[in-house]
Amino acid sequence: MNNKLISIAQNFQLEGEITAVENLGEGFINDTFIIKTVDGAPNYILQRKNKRIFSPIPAMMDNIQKVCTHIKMKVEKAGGDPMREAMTIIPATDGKLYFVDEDEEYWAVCLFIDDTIAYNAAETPELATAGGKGIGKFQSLVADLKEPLTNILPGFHDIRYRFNQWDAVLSKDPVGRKAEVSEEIGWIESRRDEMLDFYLLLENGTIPTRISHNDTKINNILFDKKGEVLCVIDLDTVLSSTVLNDFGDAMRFYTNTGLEDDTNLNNVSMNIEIFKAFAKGYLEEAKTFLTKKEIEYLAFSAKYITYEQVLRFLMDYIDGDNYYKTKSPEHNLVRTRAQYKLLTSMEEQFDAMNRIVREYCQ
Ligand code: GN1
Ligand code: MG
Repeated sequence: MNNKLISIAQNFQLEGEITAVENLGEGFINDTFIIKTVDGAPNYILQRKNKRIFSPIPAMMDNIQKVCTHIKMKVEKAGGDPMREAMTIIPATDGKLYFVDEDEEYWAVCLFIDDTIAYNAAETPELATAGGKGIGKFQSLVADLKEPLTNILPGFHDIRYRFNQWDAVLSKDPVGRKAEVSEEIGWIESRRDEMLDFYLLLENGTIPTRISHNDTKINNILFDKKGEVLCVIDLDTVLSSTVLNDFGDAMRFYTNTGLEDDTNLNNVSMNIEIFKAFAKGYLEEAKTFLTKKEIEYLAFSAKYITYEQVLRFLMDYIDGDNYYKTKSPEHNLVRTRAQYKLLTSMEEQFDAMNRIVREYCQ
């Protein structure tokens, strides 16, 4: 594999000779590697992009390039360092933003930013506040990007689309798993109307569409050594949607006292202190551009995205594990139960979440 990876990497405009290509990270969708080069030359991130999910990949890379170019321009204007505060896409030797190998797999490379820290959990409220600021700042940096982005992920964070997929998978029950998860199916069905009521506000424009990141886990942010946000990465899912998706997905991830796939449900709950800390940082940046309606639904967005994730994991389980990478046959079910526990914890603390948002918006 390694020789194959090296020869793939050689199709990009890299500086310095490659010394190794090694595995990096545990994404559920793409495969990620680090390209190491000789001393004095930069290292790079190599990714096999998942063409079953992002389609078409060339349009996705164009989206990413538009966003990176825009952010670099703004960072430069503000006197920052565009090579560290924005991602840099490295083109292939033919000038394209991707390379297609003989198996028709798509690869892309970006610069590895040195001297940064990526966290797998929001260990402290200070870190959550920094992360919140980072996401709010990212949204404000791209708010004036005029060039349209291609929707390469139709239906992402669109609950009406998810219910259509859900209904189809349930009626097919392709691997006969439906009967054993009737309780879990009930969790989804009992909240269907509440989620659709919210989604209607997006469809009828009551809540506006803006450019948002859509995958705001803490490990998609690079921090500098002082704990400040340097750069938001993993731009595959940058789309025109609601910024509430970013807030909600971050809360789903940051506030969880357990793991996304915790087998011990006693570990899982929503940490309201982390909610408060993230909201503080986020609203410092975002309250100037958010509308009243967006603010009104911020706390709800945490429930919305967590609910959607319960649905997506359970649907993939019933479908026979076709979407997410899994480590065991039960993995998607374990994830479903752990995310549901988080959802119920958010439901219990919903009033307090709303109070916190209101407090920071005064
Ligand atoms: C996927 O691969 P990763 O970890 O960046 C998924 C997100 C989910 C997440 C669950 C395109 O992201 O939506 O929230 O797994 N990305 C896509 O942790 O489906
Ligand atoms: Mg991702």
